[in-house]
Amino acid sequence: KINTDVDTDIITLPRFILENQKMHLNAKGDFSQVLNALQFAFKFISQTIRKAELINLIGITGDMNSTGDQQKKLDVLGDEIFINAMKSSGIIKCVVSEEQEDLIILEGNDSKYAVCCDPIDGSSNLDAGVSVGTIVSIFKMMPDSTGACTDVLRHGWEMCGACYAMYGASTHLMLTMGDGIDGFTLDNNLGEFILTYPNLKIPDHRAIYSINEGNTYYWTPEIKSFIQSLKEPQEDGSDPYVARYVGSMVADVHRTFLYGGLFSYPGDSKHPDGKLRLLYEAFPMAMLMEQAGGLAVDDKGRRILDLKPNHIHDKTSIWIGSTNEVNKYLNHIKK
Ligand code: AHM
Ligand code: MG
Repeated sequence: KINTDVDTDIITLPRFILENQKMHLNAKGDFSQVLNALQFAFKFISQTIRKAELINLIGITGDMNSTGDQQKKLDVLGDEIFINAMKSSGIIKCVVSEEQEDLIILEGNDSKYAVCCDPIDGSSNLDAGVSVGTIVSIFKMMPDSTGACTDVLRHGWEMCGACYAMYGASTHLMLTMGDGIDGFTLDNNLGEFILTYPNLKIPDHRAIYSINEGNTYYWTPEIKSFIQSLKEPQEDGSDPYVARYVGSMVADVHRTFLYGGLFSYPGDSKHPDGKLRLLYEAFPMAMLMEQAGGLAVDDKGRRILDLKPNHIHDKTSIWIGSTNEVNKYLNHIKK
């Protein structure tokens, strides 16, 4: 024996998908095709971001392409990569992207799935090398639909799956198909996502809060007094909360999944519905959070997954994280 430390029986994402498909007797492998297209997009975007950072720093290709155009911005590239990957799935008919004003209908594809995404969330952080991510919600198309906004303007609980990829020190993928959540880490040498957090559960409490406090002036008195209460010794005698805010939802929520805590982007007097998008930021994160044992509500305490957008780019306020922490907010607004 040469090296006994190598695990030769790892669970890759394709293996995970196949095993999952076998467990569902009637599965025809359609959803596997969707996941396959998604994981390709995540790998491609991950590589592109890492390459782009190097290009920015040492300019290996210069900043003009052969036609003299300025190099494309990463959010535009991410958007193109994502849409093309969905096109190649053959069964995703509709795509909503944060970068595209209208719903995209993919000609030639079967009318089976609709996917909504923020291709590069947190892109204002890119130039500083801070983690960004891709967030995705997945719906089955409405019966007999050939592709329309009504395929995605639905309640959050109607999603059949959700996931996000986070491009940090490593690339992580968190996935739910409505039966818990599983986390994967990209092995760059193998080019495969490896199952690293099977059936992940969020800790039910943790004294961490994550919010842009620069907006305090514009918050309602309830939100001001709630956040202030977290910064004081707690009723049970425990210490004040710790603050953590990256400014990339994916990174802030990813930390929340692993350590527990509370993330929020509330509404304020300038933006009554907050900043985050319902369809492709709040919905997928809320589904993942509930599947991990946590909660997600809006400023009024309504369950995020019970909301229904009127327009594909609608925004919502959000409070998401460990049950005890979200409940603390809910109890505060009841008072
Ligand atoms: P983006 O989709 O344009 O990148 O904006 C969304 C991002 C989230 O990732 C993050 O939670 C939020 O904006 C941060 O906003 P702010 O800078 O106002 O705190
Ligand atoms: Mg975003």
